[in-house]
Amino acid sequence: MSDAGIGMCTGVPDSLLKQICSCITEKACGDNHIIAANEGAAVGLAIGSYMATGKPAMLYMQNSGLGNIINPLLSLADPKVYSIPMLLMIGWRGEPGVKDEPQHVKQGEVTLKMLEAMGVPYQILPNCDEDAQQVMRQMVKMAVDLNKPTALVVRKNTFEKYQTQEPEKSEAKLSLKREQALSIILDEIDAEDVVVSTTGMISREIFEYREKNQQGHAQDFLTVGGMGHCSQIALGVALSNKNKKVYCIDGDGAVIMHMGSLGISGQYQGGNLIHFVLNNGKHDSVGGQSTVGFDIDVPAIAKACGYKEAVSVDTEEAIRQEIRRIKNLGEAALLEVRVLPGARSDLGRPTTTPIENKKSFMAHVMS
Ligand SMILES: Cc1ncc(C[n+]2csc(CCOP(=O)(O)OP(=O)(O)O)c2C)c(N)n1
Repeated sequence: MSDAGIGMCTGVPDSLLKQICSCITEKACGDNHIIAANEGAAVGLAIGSYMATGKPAMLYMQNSGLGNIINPLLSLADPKVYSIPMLLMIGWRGEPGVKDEPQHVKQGEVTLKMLEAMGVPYQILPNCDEDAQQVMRQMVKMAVDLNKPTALVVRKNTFEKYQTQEPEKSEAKLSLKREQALSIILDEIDAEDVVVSTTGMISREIFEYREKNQQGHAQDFLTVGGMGHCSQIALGVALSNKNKKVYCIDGDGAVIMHMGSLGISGQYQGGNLIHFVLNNGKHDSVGGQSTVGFDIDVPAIAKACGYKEAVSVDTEEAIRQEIRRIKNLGEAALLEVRVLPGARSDLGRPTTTPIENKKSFMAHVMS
């Protein structure tokens, strides 16, 4: 990529791009690689970096990230506005004919059409080295010649395994895994309460907890797509049904992706919304790429946003104690639970469909 003329790399990771993300993380030095808060923010970084260096940036993303880039791409980078070259690398989840989860199906169907509608020239990245290099050079050159964004669309299994050399840094003092923390939290939540959980493994682990404990799934809304929006789904439920306690179970990557929502939730004083952030400092669900989760002070941010109670815990005892304390306070509350990254290798996926989830959840919320 650097031979082809790319300057910085930025983006939001995806499991389909896990191998290239590991390679970029290892090879790009310092400020040349930033994992962005969301894909739209990555367009901002790419624009700034281009204006400071004259080199186009490369932006990697899952195709669901197209939703986040549309505005900065069309109202800033487009040739009709500032005309900024950049190369998008888009993981094609839900490619027609390739089996994938429900949240990827529609996005997969419309990915190429969206690029066409936005006037972004694209090529599918070939899966052999020489052709891939040629296509990459061609698309960088096109971006530079036309002064506009171009794209490489990446099919599943395009990249071979990348063996990282650097040992993983982890928070030495943490002892709970996310799945253990979740089961402690769910133990403390009553059957009539409501749970809205975030995109990725958190929701998959909740689904398995309910299966294991034969509890049914009606009280959980799994937010399988729309990363970063589960807190506002929870707020929407809490605002509209004050008789139910609503527990939002979020991830650090998801909170950071749309952090502005904390300011909105923090103002809600209905007293029936409790926000958990399971912070492992990683985008664990898509390969464990770092977030700034351990570099920021989530409870302090929450307090500044208006949450009356916001604390950080990392042990079973503290989780139980804090949940019991805050759940009946009647105030906007956030509990950051710091956990170790990683998940069971045999973790399953929900066996119910999103429509079934919505119907049973609505029946539960309205009961
Ligand atoms: C807009 C968008 N970008 C990227 C993704 C891919 N994705 C799914 S889960 C996930 C990581 C979520 O991280 P976090 O919220 O910290 O939870 P964790 O996986 O660490 O439990 C990502 C990047 C997505 N689903 N949607």
